[in-house]
Amino acid sequence: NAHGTQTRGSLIVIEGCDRSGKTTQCSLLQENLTSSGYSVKLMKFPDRTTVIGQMINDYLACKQDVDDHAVHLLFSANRWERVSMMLKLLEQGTSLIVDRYAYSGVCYTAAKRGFDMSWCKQPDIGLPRPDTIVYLTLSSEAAAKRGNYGEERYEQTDFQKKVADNFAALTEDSWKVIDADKSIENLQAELLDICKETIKRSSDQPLYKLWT
Ligand code: NYM
Repeated sequence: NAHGTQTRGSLIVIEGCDRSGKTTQCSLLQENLTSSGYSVKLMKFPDRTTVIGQMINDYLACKQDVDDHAVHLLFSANRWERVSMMLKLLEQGTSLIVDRYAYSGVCYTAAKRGFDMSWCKQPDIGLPRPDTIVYLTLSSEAAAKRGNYGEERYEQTDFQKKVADNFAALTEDSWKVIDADKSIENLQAELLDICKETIKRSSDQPLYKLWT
């Protein structure tokens, strides 16, 4: 910045239902921001590379059954085990583009019978609060045109509808809600603008804690 002091990176989270194009868009954001000279790292949750991530992967692949409460806590623990790394990078001035975060955690578990949003939020309270949350929406018709869901747990139309309803209920005014039913290029251009604006705006702002 103008005073030559180190400014922090931004925490930018991209959320949405399965098949909304999050992963494609996040990799493009990393490429485009990096080639424009920004220091950016891509992260995704669940992070399947850790021991907890492996347990989550086996659950999602239906290789392992886990109690719904327990798996909710595993998803949360998988975020907490990355917090020290995230804070370090942000402090060093690297911005993080994060593919799914605690909002997915809440919306997917709360789509199960017997779970409410308030219980689901508890284990993620206190995580670093994103500077920007982008929520990619996709109507079920538009999602259907993208072809079949994958083989993993949760990838069924009825369940995804409940998840989308939960996202709609969780959305706060500050979220950027964007219709993902457009070309990869046009969506990317919109997201790039949001990221650049966020990095500019938040570099001298404090980093808050989630849901506090
Ligand atoms: N998911 C993801 C959850 O149920 N809870 C969470 O906290 C997170 C981060 O995992 N169907 C679900 C959503 C997806 C699945 O994510 C795997 P991805 O982005 O397809 O790897």
